[in-house]
Amino acid sequence: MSKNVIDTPLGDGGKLRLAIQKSGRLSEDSLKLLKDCGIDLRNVKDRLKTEADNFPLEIFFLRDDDIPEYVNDGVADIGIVGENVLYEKNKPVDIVEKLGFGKCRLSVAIKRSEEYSKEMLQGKRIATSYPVLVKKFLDENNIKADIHEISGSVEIAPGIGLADAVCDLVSSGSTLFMNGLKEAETILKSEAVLIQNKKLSEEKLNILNKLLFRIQSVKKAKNNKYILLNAPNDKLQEIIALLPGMKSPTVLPLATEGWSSVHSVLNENDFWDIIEQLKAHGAQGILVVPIEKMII
Ligand code: PRT
Ligand code: ZN
Repeated sequence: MSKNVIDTPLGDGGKLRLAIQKSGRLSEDSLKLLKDCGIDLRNVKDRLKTEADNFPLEIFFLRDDDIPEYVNDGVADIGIVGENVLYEKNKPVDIVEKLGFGKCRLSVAIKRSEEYSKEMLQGKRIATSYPVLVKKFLDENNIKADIHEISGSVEIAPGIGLADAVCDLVSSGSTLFMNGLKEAETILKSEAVLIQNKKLSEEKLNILNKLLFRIQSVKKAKNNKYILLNAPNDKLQEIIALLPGMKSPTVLPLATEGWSSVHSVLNENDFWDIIEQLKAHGAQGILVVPIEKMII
């Protein structure tokens, strides 16, 4: 897409302008995040921009590669982009929040038949769409190699004799595998981040803070589960000790004598560990429920 399309000054009426990827791997999750934040967008199909009905936000749909520059230029106030693109473009914008989706790695990959060591890259040809990040990696490791910048299908380069190694994004690793390559070394771990222009007006910063508060509530909710269980009263103290809760667990008597119902919130990371201990301590009828928003 030509960058000139939205280069003209926009009468934004004090709304915060958010740039997201128009169509690609980050698009759906970016729109879902806004929806989870309770922000309703008008008609998002085939549009260059749209706005929210119930929040002072305007959305621009762009190629991900252009987002850091648009945010730095102030055409957009904030943006959602992968760290890989952000560091490659190297624009002086601030990261406001990691968003937990679009996770991938930028990795060096070599032919499956070869043994990897950093030194083997000396004097070799490396195909990549990330020349800036690859050069930084090579410089830091005192490796002199030839960087071949290509914009897509990097993984086919060794097979057609264009390069000896590649440096590309990997998530499952199946693309590398299908092309006879193996992941040898990760040079960057990446996820989608919310970025902001460094010079936002106070009015826009206020809107951004409101948006950020919602995003953080959605993220916390995703990482936590609501748990309800029945506990025999003689084991209640041990069971409560296992459950952190927001302040402390809620305990209510059951109609059956000698039993209580315990309600609490559990972090995803500790989840299975704690469930096993709860069962071992006599907890029964354990229910786990997703949380939609979590305001602490
Ligand atoms: O059109 P536009 O320029 O906006 O999009 P794009 O084609 O440049 O980017 P797109 O939509 O492919 O990716 C957008 C962002 O998603 C990337 O910048 C990353 O931040 C993130 N992301 C997460 C990924 C992947 N995972 C990923 N697996 N981007 C690309 N890939 C590709 C990779 O390049 C390789 O071709 O998927 C293939 C590898 O996947 P596996 O699962 O086989 O390893
Ligand atoms: Zn792109």
